[in-house]
Amino acid sequence: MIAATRTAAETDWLLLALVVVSALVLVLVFGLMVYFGWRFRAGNPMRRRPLPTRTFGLEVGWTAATMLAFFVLDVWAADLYLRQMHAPEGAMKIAVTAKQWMWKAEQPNGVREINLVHLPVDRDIEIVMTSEDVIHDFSVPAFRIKRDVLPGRYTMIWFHTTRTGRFRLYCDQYCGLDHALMVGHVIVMPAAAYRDWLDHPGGDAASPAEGAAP
Ligand SMILES: [Cu+2]
Repeated sequence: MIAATRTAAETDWLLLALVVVSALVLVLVFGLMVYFGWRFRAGNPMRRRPLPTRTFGLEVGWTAATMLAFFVLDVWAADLYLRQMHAPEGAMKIAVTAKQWMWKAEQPNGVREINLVHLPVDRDIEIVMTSEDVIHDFSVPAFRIKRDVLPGRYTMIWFHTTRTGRFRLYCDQYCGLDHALMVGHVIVMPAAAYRDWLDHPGGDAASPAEGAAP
């Protein structure tokens, strides 16, 4: 899947690390189970006694090693999550208002769109969100971001765009009859094209046809 922000790239690395560490533990545990099952099978002449009694070091070592591995991943994940809550200085602010069943976005210069969000590439973007009615959720899978949008309060999420393109925007919180139609697009453009678009947003912005497009 396309990764269009730095958050997305890091989230993918985190997921890969989780899968790899989990797979290693899985292979080790099940590998040893199968190996010992075969080695100590009935009828195989093995020296089975005396049973070892001092296994403390082995047990502590094995437990601590796996705990440490997962703890490192845990700290990494928590850090990644928390960093998304604090936008860097100078991030470009986009105001997003959710309502049943559409996304309304406002650019820093006041240009408004419906079910579309135009953004420049290679910039820190802060999305400040609120809802006019029920709880919605602003989700752009290509950015690996997802944040609840609540009535009566503001929530935010930020990211750094790294690639141009047209990415799907979803409402990820069931919010009523037409929840499934509460979709849109985030359009990431080269900086110059974005500035041009800001000056002449009429073209593809906020037209009903665009809003209706899947
Ligand atoms: Cu919604």
